[in-house]
Amino acid sequence: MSEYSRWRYLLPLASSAILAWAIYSRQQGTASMEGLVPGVDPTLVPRTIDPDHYQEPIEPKGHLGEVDFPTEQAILTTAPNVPPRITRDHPVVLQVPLETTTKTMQLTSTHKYEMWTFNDRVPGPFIRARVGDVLELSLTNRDESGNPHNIDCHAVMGPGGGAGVTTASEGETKTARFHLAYPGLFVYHCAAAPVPVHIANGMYGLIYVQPEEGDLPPVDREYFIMQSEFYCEPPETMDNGRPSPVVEFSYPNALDESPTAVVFNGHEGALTIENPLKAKLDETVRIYFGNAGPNLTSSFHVIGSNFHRLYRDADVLSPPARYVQTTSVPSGGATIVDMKMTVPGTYTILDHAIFRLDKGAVGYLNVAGPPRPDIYQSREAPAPCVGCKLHP
Ligand SMILES: [Cu+2]
Repeated sequence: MSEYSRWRYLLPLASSAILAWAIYSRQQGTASMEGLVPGVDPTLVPRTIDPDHYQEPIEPKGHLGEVDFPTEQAILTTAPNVPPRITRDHPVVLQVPLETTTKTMQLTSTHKYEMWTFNDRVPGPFIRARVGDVLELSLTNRDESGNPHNIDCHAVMGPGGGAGVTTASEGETKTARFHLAYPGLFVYHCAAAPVPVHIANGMYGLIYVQPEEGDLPPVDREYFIMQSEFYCEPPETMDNGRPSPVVEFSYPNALDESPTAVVFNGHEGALTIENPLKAKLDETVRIYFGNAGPNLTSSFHVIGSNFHRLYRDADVLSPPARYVQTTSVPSGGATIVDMKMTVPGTYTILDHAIFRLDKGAVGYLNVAGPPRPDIYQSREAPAPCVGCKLHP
């Protein structure tokens, strides 16, 4: 065998052996890292899940009109508040009454907009249910403009996510029941024609369906944020020659995916001026985050933190991803993130498609507590950023 032929066979064998050794060492290293990494909170170790338990969806228990479950009125909360964890160990018929209205509300610091709402708010209420529950949605249409409305709930299996059987004309109430077989955080929205317009005008919310058992680990605080875009025409000129304080929906801008405002919880300032999120040092904060779109994908990020646990795409059965900086949340999608706050101060919540900051996509999480010079230290006083939305 010539010198060349020998190397021709030996080289691939040698490199395969080195690769195998590298993979083996890495696996050993990762396994032995647990508990040794300084600053890693042991409560953040991924929970264990019985892999067989959730392989199949929870089977329904019979005709939904005849189930003998107890009836319960859902606790509905407005943004950024989340209903308390469900502690019962049995299914119920969970009644969720929703009303559709139109209401002219502040959209930006300078302009108002006629929102189409669920329960007078944008986003609509946060619903918390449990796998196995029968979700009894009743939709009353109090929109005096004559538009029909309905509910397409992404947690509902069946045509239209329920839209087909919940369409209510003005003054009407429609009630329907749905078996909740799958856990996760889901978007609900109106899907009456033209669907994009109903979503663009504010008709959306979130429902969290807890697993039947083995819900996410308890945390100190839970909040919800829903991102969405608004598409407006320039303000019309009023009789007195001044621009109108109310702006109207622009179909061409929506078609071009060129939003006037990109906001958290329905309007500019909802999470800065009005309701900045609050936490104390060393608390773990969970954010249920949904994106109503109607067009843009969010690059959800919190400046100065990372997602210690990321339930990507709101999948609550798989082990969470760890220490992730930014996560994509598509239109019509959701995610759940846990953050452990180890240094006091203001954390900025944003869509890291960063020019959207100037369209309103910003919120604050204020963390109170004594300084942590062991983590974050400088002789410099924090520099004030005059007019900077990142550092108030
Ligand atoms: Cu609608």
